[in-house]
Amino acid sequence: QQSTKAKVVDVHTHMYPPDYVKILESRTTIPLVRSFPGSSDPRLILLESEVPSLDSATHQEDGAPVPGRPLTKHYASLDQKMHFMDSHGIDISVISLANPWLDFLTPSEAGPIAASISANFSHMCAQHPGRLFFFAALPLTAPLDTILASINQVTSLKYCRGVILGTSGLGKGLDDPALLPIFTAIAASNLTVFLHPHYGLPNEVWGPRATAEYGHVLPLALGFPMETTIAVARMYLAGVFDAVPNLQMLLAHSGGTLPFLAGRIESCIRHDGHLVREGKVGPARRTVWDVLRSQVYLDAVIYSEVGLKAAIEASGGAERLMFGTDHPFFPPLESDELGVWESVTTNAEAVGRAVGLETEEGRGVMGGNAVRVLRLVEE
Ligand code: 5CU
Repeated sequence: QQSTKAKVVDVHTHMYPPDYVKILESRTTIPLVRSFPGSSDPRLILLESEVPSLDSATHQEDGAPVPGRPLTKHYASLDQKMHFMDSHGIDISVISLANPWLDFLTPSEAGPIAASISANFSHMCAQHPGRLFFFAALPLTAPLDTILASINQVTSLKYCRGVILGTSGLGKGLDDPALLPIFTAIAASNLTVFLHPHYGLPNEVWGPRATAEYGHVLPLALGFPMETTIAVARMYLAGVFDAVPNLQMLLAHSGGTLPFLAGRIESCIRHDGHLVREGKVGPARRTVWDVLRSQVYLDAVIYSEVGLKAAIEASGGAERLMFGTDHPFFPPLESDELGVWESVTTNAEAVGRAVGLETEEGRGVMGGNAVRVLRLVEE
């Protein structure tokens, strides 16, 4: 008998399958995995902002901190994912490859590796039917035909419900006209785009003290959300949402700063002489708000009721918000990683404070919206 209990769904939860870890281990430039003396787990080094500390550690400079973060078993082990779900009351996870996906592969290797990573994810989902679905990674460095064939292929996979995309697109960002056939194919296949940041902002923005003194705080807390905000603003200004009106996007980290800045973006558009002269600000224009309320979903990975309320307001209601954890990132540093993660409870508590966990809205954010939008039932 099917349980009628409201489902809790995690739409923002990553993995690096073992095959992907092997690729990272073979690399000498970021992204890479490397072991360092004195560090029990191998280190995962992903971000441009980690390159200075990688260089210092490589040259064995005195007092150089170990770069990156520990690559614990949480990243690659399916058993750990299931344990994490069970220990946090998560019924269903929509897993995705973590950043930077396949962005660094050569054009010829990208297609076959994308297919094998999707096969890994399909296999993991099939081991826990009804509990796991996935967003596939596309071979964006491959020729267009290969990318379109990959979209076609993942559409046929039983547990695939969308694609995870970074902000670089084919190398020129998401306002690149060359991406339109790709967005069109994704939308026609009824796949949701999960947009996730990776590249942040240039290192100089963080200043000379950042590497030694501020850890990963600035690139992760500010660089990631600004990157998402800029990517979606560029898509909006380029008319992508009008060109592909059935494109549906789920934005990581509650849309970066879009909920807070949408009004300012709108005002800048209405006051821009260039856009007005070009006839781009006429009465038929769909505003940023219109797009947010019809083509955009936001995850609820924002860690405070203040941000969450802004996301709900900007989306026109809680039915466009979906709970997520960002597992395996942000593990507890001072308690057992096999126990409850504060980064998860903070997000659930924010939902409780913003709309209540036992309300229709709260149940929707915690899982009902994801089940509805992403069709999270076995077909
Ligand atoms: O801690 C990090 O670097 C990250 C990351 O790389 N990706 C992500 O989704 N969250 C945190």
